[in-house]
Amino acid sequence: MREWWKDAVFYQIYPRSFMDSNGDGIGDLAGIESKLDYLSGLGVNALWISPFFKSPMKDFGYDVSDYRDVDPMFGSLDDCKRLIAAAHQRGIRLLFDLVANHSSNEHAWFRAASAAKGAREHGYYIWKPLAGRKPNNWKSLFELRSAWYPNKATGERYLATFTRFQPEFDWRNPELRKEIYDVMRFWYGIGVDGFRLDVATAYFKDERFRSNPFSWNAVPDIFQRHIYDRNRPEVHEVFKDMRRIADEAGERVLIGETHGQEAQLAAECHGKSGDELHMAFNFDFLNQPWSAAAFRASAERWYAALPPGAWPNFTLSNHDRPRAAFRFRTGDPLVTEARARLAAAMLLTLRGSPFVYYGEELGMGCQRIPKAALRDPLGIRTWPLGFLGRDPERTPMQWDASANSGFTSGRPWLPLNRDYVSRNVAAEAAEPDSILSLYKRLLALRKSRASLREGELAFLDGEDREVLAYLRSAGKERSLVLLNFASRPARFSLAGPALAGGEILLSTDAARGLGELGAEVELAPCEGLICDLR
Ligand SMILES: [Ca+2]
Repeated sequence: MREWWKDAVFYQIYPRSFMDSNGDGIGDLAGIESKLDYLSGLGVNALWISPFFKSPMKDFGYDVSDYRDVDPMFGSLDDCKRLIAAAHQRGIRLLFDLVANHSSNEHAWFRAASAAKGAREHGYYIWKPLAGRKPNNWKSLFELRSAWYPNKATGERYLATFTRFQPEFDWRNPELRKEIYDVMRFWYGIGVDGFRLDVATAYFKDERFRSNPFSWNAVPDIFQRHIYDRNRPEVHEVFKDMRRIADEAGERVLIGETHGQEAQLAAECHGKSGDELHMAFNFDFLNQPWSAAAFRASAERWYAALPPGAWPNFTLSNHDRPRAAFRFRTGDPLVTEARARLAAAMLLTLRGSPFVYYGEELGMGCQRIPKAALRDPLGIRTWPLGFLGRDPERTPMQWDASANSGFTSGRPWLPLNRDYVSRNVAAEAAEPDSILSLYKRLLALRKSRASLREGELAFLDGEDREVLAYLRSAGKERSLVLLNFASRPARFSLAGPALAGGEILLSTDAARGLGELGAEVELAPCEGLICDLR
């Protein structure tokens, strides 16, 4: 039987920003539940919800102080159970976000650990003596300073490579491992369908705590090659344990945020015999310029890197990087919109599970947020530099044209994008040519065609290098995808007997009529076509 997650289209929800049910300006679990019909109508069948666990919110939930409870800001454990049941009723699976590289410094484990060397939990974290020099050059990514912080009570330093409020676990400690595995079993017991593993390849640090070598990559690697504080080989044992626990629970999926930008490192997280993570997150599209050749090369790299049997995945945006519609913007808003539509057609027709970031289906972009309204510690620290902070991609979902887009009846935690009055769910749902309507058509087409869901993929070479072309085939069904990345018309010839005409099923360009596909296709600027081939 084919695993459910291979056919799933995932939708990432940043819970602070999706829907607020109680007017405090912050999205919550009941808010998500109230929008499940929207998500079901959109056609997604799995949600990844960023962390909503108990947290002092120093890194907006990526600093957990209780792994088994919901932060009151987002609701209660009962709300969570209700959300799972309501989602499952609609055939929507749920992934939660497991932040297991570090806890909050307010977690009971760290409180005990930092109070006394003799505490059992002391061994859950990483310590070095306070006296003398810092052990190495490792940095806190969001603070841009040394990752070693003093703890006077024990005369030691602890390690925290994100913010100082996120002390890192010592995954070499078997009791810590057991604690986290028990957390996973706890949520499986409640019905969660899997986990997205936050910074999973950072769990292990070099045994000898060697300094990272220099690298020219300033963002996001802060001039270091992270070979000693990330990507250590010991992590594979933990991935095997986690896979075993997921398999025991049955029909669960693990997808790792496998940090490295290198396809090979990420691919290794599937395990040599497919016994580790089900998927390693593929972030490579986030780094591509607007170019057919760049996206093709990126997809080919990923396909080639994956071990046999491993299933690919693609994403255009997430909560840590400026949105795709913003990255691919041009001076002409019509071209920007056409690009967002074309990118959607690519994301939803490549071979692999797509991850759609909330609001992407509306063509949401990013705007500059005034200093006083910034919330992300990284954004505050790097102000006024461009879009290094992560608030612009975390603004509230745009539901309708009413005050605050219908996201909240109170004051939203981040200002809304100014375009929400025209770019919102209500307006776009009523408009057959909107990008939201396009997403729905793409998702429905993907659902109805085995070739798009599970088929093989072969890239095709046309005469125009700005046209990305590929054939998806499953049995007798063949889908041809033609994507013109240029802002001018382009041609593609269906040369050879294998491509003897067919039918146009979908165009990203509203002006195109569907119907018969000729032997020579003329594509409009930034047009994407999906065709059934005879
Ligand atoms: Ca709320």
